[in-house]
Amino acid sequence: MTTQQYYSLTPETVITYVHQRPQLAGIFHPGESLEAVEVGDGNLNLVFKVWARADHKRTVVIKQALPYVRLVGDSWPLPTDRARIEAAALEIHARFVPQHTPKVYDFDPVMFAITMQHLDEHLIMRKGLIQGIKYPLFARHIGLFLARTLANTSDLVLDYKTKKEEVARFINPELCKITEDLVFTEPYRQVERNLFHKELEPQVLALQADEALRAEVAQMKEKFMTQAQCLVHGDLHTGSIMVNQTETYAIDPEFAFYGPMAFDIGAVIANLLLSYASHEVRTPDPDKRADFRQYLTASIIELWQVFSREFQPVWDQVDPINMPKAYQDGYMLRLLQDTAGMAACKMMRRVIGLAGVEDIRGIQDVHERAIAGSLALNIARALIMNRGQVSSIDHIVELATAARPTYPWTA
Ligand code: SR1
Ligand code: MG
Repeated sequence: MTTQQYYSLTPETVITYVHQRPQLAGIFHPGESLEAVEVGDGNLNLVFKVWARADHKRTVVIKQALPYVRLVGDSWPLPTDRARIEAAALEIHARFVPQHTPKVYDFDPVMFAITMQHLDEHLIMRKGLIQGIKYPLFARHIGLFLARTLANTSDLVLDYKTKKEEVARFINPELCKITEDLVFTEPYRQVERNLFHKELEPQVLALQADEALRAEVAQMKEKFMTQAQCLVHGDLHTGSIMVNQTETYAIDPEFAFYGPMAFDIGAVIANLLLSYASHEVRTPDPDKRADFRQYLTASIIELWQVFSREFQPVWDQVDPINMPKAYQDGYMLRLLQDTAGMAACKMMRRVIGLAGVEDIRGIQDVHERAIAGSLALNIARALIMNRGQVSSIDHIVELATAARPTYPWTA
């Protein structure tokens, strides 16, 4: 029997729901005793863990799209179709990088629910980074994930017709609008929804008054809105990455659409740099801080190196008449420079805008929080204002590591 009408699941109804899905009959026996708990801590959806009481081993995660933004409530409606987008993106990711994609057991287009692999031996990367845990294989894994998913969905690989059909299939206007507003618009003007702490106000006001910076942000926004380069994950922050010492998974691609590669690469780098900024105060011991920061910056360099290396097979098979070496080099340089710009925008929104990150907003002491936020904004400023001169990934890291907090404000 399939469900005929949408309703929001609860820990009680999700158990009945699981038994109603024939697609899950291979995991759970008919009528067997199950347990469930709601574990969603994201901004948008319900997320349940469901497991068999008999052995606690057979377990799944069910993610259901709510018809509104969970963070705000039903005053902010949001299409549940994002679950279809997420299921379709996960299918593509599984084609190119199955080792970094959770298995999908079932997509229910009526309940807008995806039942997938429970990554029970993995941690949300952001939580690990807050604790100062290093993930030595993460950069290699995510560099590969980015190269395979971005290159293989671009015009460099897809034929002209498939590409346009895929652009249409992944039209995701409402989720893109969230990004256009929260990443590229609201942090740069006085908007009630912004949530920065009052200690940072002078720095935020100075940033918002900087027309040259706003012009750079406008360029990034234009690229986000117009560059249908490839299928991007669309929200690849460290809360969308699950890791342990040997494995890395990218989850939650509900913001997926055909957009600029730099948006995804920039998102990962931004979140590593937000962690870098947070450890200004989260790790008071200077040696430990330097050691962890060295891990973060080495990860940024390695992920770009792996990305470029894994991208090379695509360049090896393009038509060298129309895409000669000089074009290929220019493409990768533009991508690197745009990555710096996108990373900057993703950092500024997490300090100024509605949806922050625990790395910084979770710092208890207001002055320490302001120091970390100030550093994050100054790293972002350095990246976006200098992105046109960026010539290597080391250069991006140099710009970031040269930045300092300017709180307490002395201007
Ligand atoms: C209102 S949604 C806020 C943020 O949550 C998601 O994870 C995206 O990053 C979005 O911008
Ligand atoms: Mg998410």
